[in-house]
Amino acid sequence: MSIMEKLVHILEQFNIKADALPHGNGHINSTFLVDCTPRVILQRINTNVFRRPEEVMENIMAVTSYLREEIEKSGGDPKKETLTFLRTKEGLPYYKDADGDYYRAYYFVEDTISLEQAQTPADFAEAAHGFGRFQRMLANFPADRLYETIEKFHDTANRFAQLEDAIAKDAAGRAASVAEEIAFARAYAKYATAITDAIAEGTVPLRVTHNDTKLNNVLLDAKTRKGICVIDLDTVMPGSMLYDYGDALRFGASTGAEDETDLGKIHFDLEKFEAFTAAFLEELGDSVTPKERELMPLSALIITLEIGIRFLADHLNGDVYFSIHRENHNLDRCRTQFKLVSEIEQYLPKMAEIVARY
Ligand code: ADP
Ligand code: GN1
Ligand code: MG
Repeated sequence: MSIMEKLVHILEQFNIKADALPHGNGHINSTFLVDCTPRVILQRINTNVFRRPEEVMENIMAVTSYLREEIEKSGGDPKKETLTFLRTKEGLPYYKDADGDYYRAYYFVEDTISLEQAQTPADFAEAAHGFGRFQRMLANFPADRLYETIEKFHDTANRFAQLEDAIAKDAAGRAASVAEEIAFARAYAKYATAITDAIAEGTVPLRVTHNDTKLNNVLLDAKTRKGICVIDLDTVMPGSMLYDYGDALRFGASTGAEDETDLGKIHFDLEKFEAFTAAFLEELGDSVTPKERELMPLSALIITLEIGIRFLADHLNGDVYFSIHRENHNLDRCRTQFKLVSEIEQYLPKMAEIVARY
């Protein structure tokens, strides 16, 4: 069966008769836009990354139905402001096919845009409103109902351990060629535990967080450019607001693409940093603790470093986790992150001054 024939069969399980084409730039799942009315997104869940897809879907259904109620209460439109999943003929929110692959279908949110780079500080501030509001709306969600879909996802020290493991195994025979990147990572290992230590000592609270706040995971209204719908909900789990804040900055405050090969184009944009910070703090309001505030600048460094070492580890492992589209793609991604890390380190005092203004 060709992939297209397979997709037609899968769509039939959701009572849809239409064609589907690849869509978007996510690194994890396989995403297709289905040409039916209203339009639908079909996704194959990456089960190499998400080992227990039923648990992922249970989380997502619980979170989206909770959000739907919150959005209705505030007079919003749940069809635009959160994801709505379709059920199969059997009444399930996913379909497991004969090969053991898991598929899910949900409505495409029309009249929105998903950006790969923040064109203006204003767009980036709207992303902050979207992600910040998402966290605020989930503030009273019963966190103990959520499965941990990926263990120790933002435990940076654990990511360092995984990197050391990848270096030791050297599965793809690439360790010698990336000695410089390995040395860079090791020189920054001292930063790894600042957030997790603060969580352990209780000065940074656990909240229900998104944990993957890349700019293309929030949809902006195409006309008003307001941040309206947070998508890619696979990693919604208990976490720190610093994870969402830091991760959004590492991607959106960069002046270049995550995989830019000309590192001269990669800088950390303080104007975008300020725009994001102001909007995010506006959404979270008084709930932000003094320690969270203190760690905000450093969180941008830590999460950028963390994703950088994850790209490096995947390069060493032979590109088994993130989708790649060219040779050394994960290495290129690692290098942009490390360039940002060294700039952020220089900017930490300035960033602290900016945070203090809001
Ligand atoms: P991945 O986990 O691989 O990153 P995503 O769920 O983020 O997959 O989907 C990939 C891309 O598809 C998103 O970045 C976005 O551009 C687009 N997309 C996904 N869902 C929707 C939707 N409901 N409406 C509009 N665009 C969507
Ligand atoms: C992945 O799924 P996507 O492309 O939005 C990854 C994130 C990384 C990001 C780097 C589940 O996000 O953690 O920060 O790539 N998601 C998962 O671009 O590992
Ligand atoms: Mg995504």
